[in-house]
Amino acid sequence: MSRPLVSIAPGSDEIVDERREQGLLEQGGIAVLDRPQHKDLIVRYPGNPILTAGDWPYPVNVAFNPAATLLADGTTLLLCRVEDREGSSHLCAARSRNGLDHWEIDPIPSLAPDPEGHPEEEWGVEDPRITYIPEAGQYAVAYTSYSPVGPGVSLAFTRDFRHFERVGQIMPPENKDAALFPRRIGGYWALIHRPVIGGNHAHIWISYSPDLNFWGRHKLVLPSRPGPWWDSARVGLACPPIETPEGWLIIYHGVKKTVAGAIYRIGIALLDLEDPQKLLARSKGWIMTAETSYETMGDIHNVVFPCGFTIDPADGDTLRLYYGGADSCVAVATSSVRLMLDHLKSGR
Ligand code: BMA
Repeated sequence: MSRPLVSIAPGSDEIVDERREQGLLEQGGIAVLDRPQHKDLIVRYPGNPILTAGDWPYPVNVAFNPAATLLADGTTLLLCRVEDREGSSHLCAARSRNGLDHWEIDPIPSLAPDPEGHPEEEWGVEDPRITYIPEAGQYAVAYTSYSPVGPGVSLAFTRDFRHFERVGQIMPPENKDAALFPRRIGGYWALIHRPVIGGNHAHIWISYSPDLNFWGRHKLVLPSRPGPWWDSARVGLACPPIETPEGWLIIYHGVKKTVAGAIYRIGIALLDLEDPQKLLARSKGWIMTAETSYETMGDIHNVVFPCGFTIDPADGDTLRLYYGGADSCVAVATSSVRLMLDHLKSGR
């Protein structure tokens, strides 16, 4: 069997063994990397949206912008941003065996704001990104902690998405769209995040830490492109960095401001494996924009906003992108790591 292109989930090898025992691999259950099965870079699941407010076991306004991960037993876990009917957000886990339907949603918020212990969460917690950290045997969840002084970046750890241990706010306002890299780089933990400078400039940065508490060596990684570009107003990390043999694959969102409002689209980039502040490649055009009614119409029109992905452990290539549509629902699309890397090489 060819070696998976990327391996991220805990227990990936066990899942592959299980599928091999079931004969699934021999039945074409793997995509061979030099024979890509994906004609288009982004293929939306026809059953979208996969989760909406109506699915929630308690009254909410909307569920959207989910972080995602594959648990060790192959279950897909989404940690959704859920906006309550007062207007502030919490995080709630939904689990599914196949990552598409039959979701089991936690009956109460999985990570609710804790304004007393953490005043930086007074106005809610939003937009999580999950990174499995093999060294810790735990999942790191980076999320936006929102308070009257603005949105900042907070970090928590969990093993089961039921109990969370907060590190606290690691980047002060105004900052969001953060995720931890899964391993130390040059001995330091690394974090991608998006500070806002002077109220108007919002670029993607990287910072390093010896202990996950104290952060420094801040470097600009990926700036917004001024002028007519689709990512001229703001850029921000969409999903946690994906380690590939060619570099860290970055899926990011870009915002263009128009007289009719902002348009949130998706692009990709590649960072150097051992020196991720080096930008190796960046897509010129967007690879995903709001097209379907659940993306063009909702609480905020024309928004596609991924916060997470899973990669099929059997091929290490087939990528499911979980995203919020129009700040109102959860949707999923399929892509391929190999095709994304090829797209970056094409210069488009
Ligand atoms: C960003 C975040 C996201 C949201 C997006 C579009 O600033 O608040 O949660 O999806 O705006 O409204």
